[in-house]
Amino acid sequence: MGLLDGRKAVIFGIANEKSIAWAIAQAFRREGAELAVTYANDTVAKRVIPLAESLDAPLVLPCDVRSDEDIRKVFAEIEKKWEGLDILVHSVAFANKEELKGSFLNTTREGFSMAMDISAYSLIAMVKEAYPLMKGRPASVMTLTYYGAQRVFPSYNAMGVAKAALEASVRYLAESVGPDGIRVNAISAGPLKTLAAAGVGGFNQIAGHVEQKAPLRRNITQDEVAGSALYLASDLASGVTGEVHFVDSGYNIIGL
Ligand code: 0WD
Repeated sequence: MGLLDGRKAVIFGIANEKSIAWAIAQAFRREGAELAVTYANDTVAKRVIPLAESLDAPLVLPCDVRSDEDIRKVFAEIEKKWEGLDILVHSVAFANKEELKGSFLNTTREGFSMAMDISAYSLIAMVKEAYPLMKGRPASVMTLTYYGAQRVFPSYNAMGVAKAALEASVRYLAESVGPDGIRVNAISAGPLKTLAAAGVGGFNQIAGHVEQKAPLRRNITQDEVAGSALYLASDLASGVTGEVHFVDSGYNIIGL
């Protein structure tokens, strides 16, 4: 008996085997879920398609989250295949490299709107399309965020503001879809060496600091994030919505 036996889950944001979304996909499959997996573009397709196939995903679909049309197509395919949907994982973020270094004052209009569009608005766009498929089921939506939404970290800049918008969107969405039984939460993960993290200036400095100062005196792993994702996706978290759940070795509770 798995925690997610028979549940249908769609996962956005696998880029390679280091991706947080990949650890989540594996955990969900292990617990009995059926998976739909999306990939951002042809470059990542070569890596994502074999990974998805190794988890017997019956749906592997392209989706650039900047496109309403792409998002609509993903949920149309899900409806055809499964009729309904139980779990949605949003593990997608992007900002131009120039936005992720130096002073926040150098944030550009274009860079800001791109970070907001891909990293925050996309969750709203997805939930809009998922809503009719999730309605009336004990459904769970989750996204990935970072503490840079709530406190200032060097170089995180426009992405910090986008994550703040994402966390606020989690609360507003939770209220919008809650009456239909759908839960919406965020996991705030500690620093992890992934493709996305490679774009953030000073990443190693941040990870080193966590190791010294966090209550657990170490960094977290992708599998630890997946454990919390599993909890949020399952009936164990049936009373939990609108939350930002930290998986960060406790770093966020420290003052000095
Ligand atoms: O330290 C970290 N790695 C943390 C990551 C700490 C806390 C939170 N997070 C968040 C990220 O901000 C993101 O929201 O976790 C989420 C997943 O990130 P990840 O697993 O660390 O990184 P990665 O494996 O790169 O996955 C993010 C993916 C993209 O990868 P690339 O590197 O190709 O940009 O987001 C996807 C893409 O697959 N993505 C898009 N998907 C669809 N359409 C788009 C797009 N336009 N842009 C990026």
